[in-house]
Amino acid sequence: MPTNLPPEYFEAEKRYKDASDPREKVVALEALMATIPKHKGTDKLRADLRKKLSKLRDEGARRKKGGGRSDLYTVERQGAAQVALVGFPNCGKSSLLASLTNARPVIADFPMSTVMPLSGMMPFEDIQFQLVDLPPLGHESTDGWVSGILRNADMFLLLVDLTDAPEVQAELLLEYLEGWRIPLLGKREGSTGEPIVRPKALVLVPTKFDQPGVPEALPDLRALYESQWPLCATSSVDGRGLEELRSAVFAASRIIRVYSREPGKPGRSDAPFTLLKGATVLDLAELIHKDFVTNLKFACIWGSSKFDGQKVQREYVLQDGDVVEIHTR
Ligand SMILES: Nc1nc2c(ncn2[C@@H]2O[C@H](COP(=O)(O)OP(=O)(O)O)[C@@H](O)[C@H]2O)c(=O)[nH]1
Ligand SMILES: [Mg+2]
Repeated sequence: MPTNLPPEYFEAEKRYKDASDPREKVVALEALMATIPKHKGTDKLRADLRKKLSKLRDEGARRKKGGGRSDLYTVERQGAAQVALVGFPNCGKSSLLASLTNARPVIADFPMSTVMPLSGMMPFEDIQFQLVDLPPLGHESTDGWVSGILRNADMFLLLVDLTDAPEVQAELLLEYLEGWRIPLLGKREGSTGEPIVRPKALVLVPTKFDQPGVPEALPDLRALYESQWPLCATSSVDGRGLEELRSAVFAASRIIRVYSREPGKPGRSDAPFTLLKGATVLDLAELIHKDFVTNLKFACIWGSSKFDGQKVQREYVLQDGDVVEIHTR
């Protein structure tokens, strides 16, 4: 072991040893390698770690071929919606992931500190959103799979660093998304033709709100974008805006929570089913059990109905917080 390794090495080594799933291991190992100074004394260590990294990557690729769940460059959807963090280097994506979830990404002020997608679950009341931290846009080596993940995600947080011409960052990020033909909900200009993928909801997130002088940049951003997208300024350092952001994500997601209730039994399910606004009793029935679709007779609703337990038909449009009792034949 070379003697002159910096303290960051030992911190990163601990993370690497603690990492459990293959993706986290790769992330942690890349971060570990970045802490090692390049000189003769570290040649062997660097070579050993490179070998380990390529072995880990091969393992990831093999799993993918076998149809396994663990392809290193895709992220399996979990929770109510998958929310991708989109931004340029050092804008604070990994810090935000760490502030809102239990995930422990690498946070560093070198530009490509995030090299793999890493996700964490953000609780909001009784549901969870999956946040996906990504490398910055605009890198040839990663844009291919990053844009693939964006195409698959349900919504985006568009992060712009308030200390560094945020409106220019926002424009450039939007240009990338447009270039990849990823449609956005709420975009002003009319879209051309049918979108191939479902348009993405978006929250604009100006970061580093704690920094001196930055609140001055906000009114301009608001003037430019707030008519199209919700905007929520945050700081991962002092926590400002984080609770508002959780609510903003929920509001922008257009998700409603619906609880089930068994006929003849008191109370309702603890965990809600999540559906998109506009969903009907039939959509809920389909989600609960495929047999319900053919067997569905009617439902009784507590919440949005005119009175508790009102009988409704399958076309009834559900609202957030409804409790639904499904009756089958
Ligand atoms: N003052 C301040 N610094 C931040 C904030 N968020 C991130 N940073 C710093 O900005 C740098 C880049 O952060 P990181 O989360 O790794 O950015 P990423 O490249 O977008 O993932 C790090 O030095 C962070 O400590 C914030 O809210 N306030
Ligand atoms: Mg990062």
